[in-house]
Amino acid sequence: MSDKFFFGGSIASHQCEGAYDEDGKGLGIMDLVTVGSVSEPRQFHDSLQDGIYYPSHTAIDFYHTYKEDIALFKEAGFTALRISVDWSRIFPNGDDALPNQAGIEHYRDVIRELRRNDIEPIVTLFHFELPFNIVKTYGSWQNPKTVELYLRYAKTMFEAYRDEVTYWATFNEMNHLDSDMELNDFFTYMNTGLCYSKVENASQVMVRCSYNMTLASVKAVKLAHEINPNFKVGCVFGLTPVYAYSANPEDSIKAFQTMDRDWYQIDAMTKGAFPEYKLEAYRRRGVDITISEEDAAAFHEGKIDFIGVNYYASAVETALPQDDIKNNFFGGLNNPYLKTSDWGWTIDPIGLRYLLMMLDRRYNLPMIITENGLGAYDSLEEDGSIHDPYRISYLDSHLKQIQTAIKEDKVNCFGYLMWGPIDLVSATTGEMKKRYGFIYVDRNDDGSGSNRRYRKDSFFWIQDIIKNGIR
Ligand code: BGP
Repeated sequence: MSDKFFFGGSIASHQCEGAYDEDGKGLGIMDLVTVGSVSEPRQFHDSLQDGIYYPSHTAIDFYHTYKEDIALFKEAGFTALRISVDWSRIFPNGDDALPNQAGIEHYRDVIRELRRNDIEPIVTLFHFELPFNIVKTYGSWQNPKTVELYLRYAKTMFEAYRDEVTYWATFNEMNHLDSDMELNDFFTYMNTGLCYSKVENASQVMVRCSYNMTLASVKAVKLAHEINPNFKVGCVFGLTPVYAYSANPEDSIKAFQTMDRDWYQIDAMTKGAFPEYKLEAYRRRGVDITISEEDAAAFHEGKIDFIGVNYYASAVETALPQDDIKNNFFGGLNNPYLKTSDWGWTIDPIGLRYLLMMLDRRYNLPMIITENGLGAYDSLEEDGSIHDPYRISYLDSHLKQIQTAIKEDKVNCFGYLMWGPIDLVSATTGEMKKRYGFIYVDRNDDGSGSNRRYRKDSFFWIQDIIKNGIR
């Protein structure tokens, strides 16, 4: 991998910062979500309830510990860190007349600290951190007003860090909103603050939300390039390669369609127009989206500079009903050739190479792995050590496939950012015990614990890999 290859990690504000009501922060949608588990879904509340623990309120306290944590990333050898700005720290209600200066200064401090440590900041503007007031007052993304508010927030960020940030991501994983067959409360809530099962005409509402989010992204890209032509602006997608269950051609069509649902927004952000095939699918769901001249121009002018790839697992699809247990978190059938994590996520390093090849040939754009990792149980030994060979083996096998994809398949991939290099709150379950990091945080699911940091075995392993390369 070249010298310019970014090696680092990705974190999201609501999963690590805590300090949910400090320095003028407003309530964000993830501040209203409880702890769940692999079998118990997280609960979403309309207002904070007494006696309930909300993990985002304290998380791992990165808001206060960022200097020490960044020093650990530096010690590991990181050259990049993807952070997210929490919209509700900048515009606490989303529609405030003026931005909250304390929020702007906080992220400036974090960005400067990263630069001081020679770590490139990669900034995501929306990683599920929607101000709750936007949901209450405007009905979230179904309302074009939310696009306007997002663009005002994005402009504020591009101007504030015009000379301090180069790499931006407009959104994280908005593509999960439109998986029409599998839509559930969890996926719709994270992006919109709306629960699918509680919204009238939910299918149509979600179509409007995902269209407006796609539009917001292309408009933000154009705006960013106007503010600083040197900005590199991408969008991050959660991508799952889908294999056909059998050689039955119907299975291949089904597998293709399942992937297509996740890829249409990449088409919309790279090809200069919102895809006709998606508009047709919307029509069949009873929603006629009319693309105004202004919107058409926005798709034309707001093409992303790079694709951010979040990769955790592959899936299997069939057109015919099968008896196999459907236990893949990402939908579809179990893959008999692959193992799963303790949370049921299929472990498939070759799937990452396959995905990178498909993306490279279809889009011919620079890509960066913006998330990848293994959520696993760890145990802290009495001497402060944590032995995590499973994590090392997961990361090693994925890195080897990336290396092959770059060297042999010639894909244009400019970095690898592992998810949650420091243990943080799980997005899907709210647990702390689903750990991704090579830095252990002594924090439990109920918020108890010393919050002290410990280096796991994988810390020393990654340090060696970054310094000496993959062997
Ligand atoms: C991605 C999200 C992240 C992160 C990751 C792991 O989809 O972008 O925020 O949480 O998944 O998921 P989890 O934390 O549920 O294990």
